[in-house]
Parts: sequence; C-alpha cells; structure tokens
Amino acid sequence: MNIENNIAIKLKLTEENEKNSMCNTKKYIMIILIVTAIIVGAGIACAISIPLVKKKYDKDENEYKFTPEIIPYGSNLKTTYIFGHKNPDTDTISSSIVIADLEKKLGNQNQLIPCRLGELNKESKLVLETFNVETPKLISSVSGADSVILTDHNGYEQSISDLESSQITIDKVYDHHAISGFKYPSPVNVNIKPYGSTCSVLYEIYKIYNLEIPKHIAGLIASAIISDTILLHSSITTELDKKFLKEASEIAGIDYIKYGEKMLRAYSDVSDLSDSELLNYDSKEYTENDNCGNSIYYIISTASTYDVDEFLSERKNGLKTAIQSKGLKLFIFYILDIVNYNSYALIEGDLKELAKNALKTYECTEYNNQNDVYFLKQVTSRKKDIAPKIKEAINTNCVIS
Ligand SMILES: [Mn+2]
Repeated sequence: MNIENNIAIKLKLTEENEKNSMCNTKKYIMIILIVTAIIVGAGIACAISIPLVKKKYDKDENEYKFTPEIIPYGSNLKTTYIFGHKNPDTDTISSSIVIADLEKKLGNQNQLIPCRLGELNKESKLVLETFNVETPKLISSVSGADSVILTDHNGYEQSISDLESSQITIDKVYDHHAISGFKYPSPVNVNIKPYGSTCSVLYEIYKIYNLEIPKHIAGLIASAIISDTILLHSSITTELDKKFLKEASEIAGIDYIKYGEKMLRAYSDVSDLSDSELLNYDSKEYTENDNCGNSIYYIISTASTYDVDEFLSERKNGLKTAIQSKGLKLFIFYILDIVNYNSYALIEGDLKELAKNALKTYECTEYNNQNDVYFLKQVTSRKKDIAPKIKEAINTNCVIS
C-alpha cells in the first residue's frame, strides 16, 4: 500500500512536473514572442519616425535659410540709368550691366539702362568682347531718365556732373567705397560692403535671393573681381572675393588665372595713350576740408606695369610735365608693379611734403636715387592704402595758411 501509494504519488508528481515544465516552455515561448514583438515594433516605429524627424529637421533648416520676398516695384513707363564713376574701369562697367539683370530679378519694372560716363579702357573692352555683351550707353547728363542707380561710387566728385543740380531720384547705390560727400535729399536704398569689388556685393545679393546667374553675368562678375583685386593680389581682397571669384568663374566656364592674366596685360598696355590721357586713365578726384575749413581738391591717378624701370624711363618726364600743367595743390600718380606688387609714385603740388609724410607708413623713399619717384612698399590699393592716408593728413592739418 505504502509502496503503491508512493508510486502513485511519484507518478502524480512526475505528471505535475511534466505539466509544469510544459507550462514553463509555453511561458518562455510567450515571453520570447512578446520580446520579439516589442523589438520588431520598436524597429518599425524607429524606421517610420527617423524620416519624420529628418523631415522636421530639413524643414527647420529651410526655415533657417530664409529667402527674402521679392515684391515688384516701379513701372515700365519709367527709365532708370545705371552708371558707375567717371573714367570707368571694369568694375564700374560690369556692375552697371549686372545691376540691370539683378534689379529686374528683384522686381524692378523700370526700363533699366546700363550707362557709362567715359570711354572703355582696353581691359573692359576685352571683358565685353569675351562675354559678348553690349557696351553700356555713353551719357553726360541724367536728362532722359526718371531715376538713377549708382554703382561703384557714392560721391558727387566721381559721378555725373548734373547729379546734384538735377535733383534726380537716386533709387539705389551699390558700392564698396568709403561713404563720401553725398547729402541724399531723401532716404536711399544703399548697399555698400567693404569687399574687393562692387560685383562681389552684387554676387552676394544673387545668392541671398537665390537668383539664377546667367553665364555672361557670372563672367562680368568674375572680371570685375579680377580687375579690382588685381587677380586677388590687392590689399582690398577679402575671403569672400576669393570664394565668389571661384564660383562665378565656374558658372562662366573660365580659368580665372589664365583669363585674369590676359586682363591685367590689357589693363597695363597704355602705350597708345598720351601723357595727359594716361593721367585720366584710372583717375579719381577728391575734395576734402583741411583743419581750417579750406576745401582742397586733388587727384590720385594710377596705371600698372610689368616693367617699372622701362615705364619710368619712357613716361616719367612727360607725366611730370602733364601733372605740373594741371596746377593742382596735390596730384599723385602711381604706377603699380604687377610683378612684385609695390607702387612707385610721382607726387606734385604744394601739398607734396604733406602727402609724402602721410605715406611714410609705406616707406615712401626716393626710388633709385630719383628725387621725383617715391617707392611705396606693398601699396596696391588707392582706396585702402593711399586715399585714407591723404584724407587724414588734409583733415588734421591747416594746409593753407
Ligand atoms: Mn570698384
């Protein structure tokens, strides 16, 4: 009985154990299934949510890259002349054409006419031929226009002669020079940035508004940057100019180093100009008050060469005579050596000593024992290196006693 009972109990226990073990197996399977379901579920959820997160991020990024709205303005019954400074250079010529394209894309509905205030130099001719662009209209007055857009200058001395007297509306100013001498009668849309060329300022606006840049426009922009920064060698060159020149050259399909050297050669070829023409070649006029309130008018003029000694031996005496015949209180002509990037100046007038002192920071020593030629070490920019020193010297001295 006991034995039987024992067996019976053992059997029962074994059965129960088997039952339990089967239950456990089922439990394990269930657990595994649940865990698997959770993992798969989580995986699917992640797979769905990642693109959503990414999309949201992209959306945020788009919101960050805010593109300003373009609202049409003006009317096709109105005419706007777009022009740069007197004695036009490549930046002045190119930017007047580029602005006509840019302004149209910015919603300006006026008749936009690129203009110029003087003859093209050889470099600018090469640029317009290379990109097959029409030469801007030659004007000597604002009559015929309802408004103007100024580029590459912002002072009356360097602008069209009747700008002030005509009281014509100035719609906009695009420039990269120091603000000088404008008394705007009403608020003006002014875009001035301290970049190497006006066309760098314009290129940035195309990028900000996400506007299409046609090939010839990119070519004009690249040319202006090359010209004004002397192929990125001038002291006015910024990192943005370098970036913009590379990008614009790619759009235009040019090798900017090869093309740039061709441009510099064209610019430096002044053999066909008379001495007085050479003084006007790349010349800027200034008027500054001295410390006693006297108004001083002076000119800083330049050209460039691959051979300084040859240039000086051929042109110095003629240039000196031409400068002296102008009879100004100050006239500076400097020739830029585009091999070593130094300048050599002829300085004439009553303010000669004042100017020489102002330029001492660039050594300003007599070159090769020539007592009328002054070496200016690493001077490459009238705007950045020379003009501010002369302005300061006149402003802080009583130059007429
Ligand atoms: Mn310029």
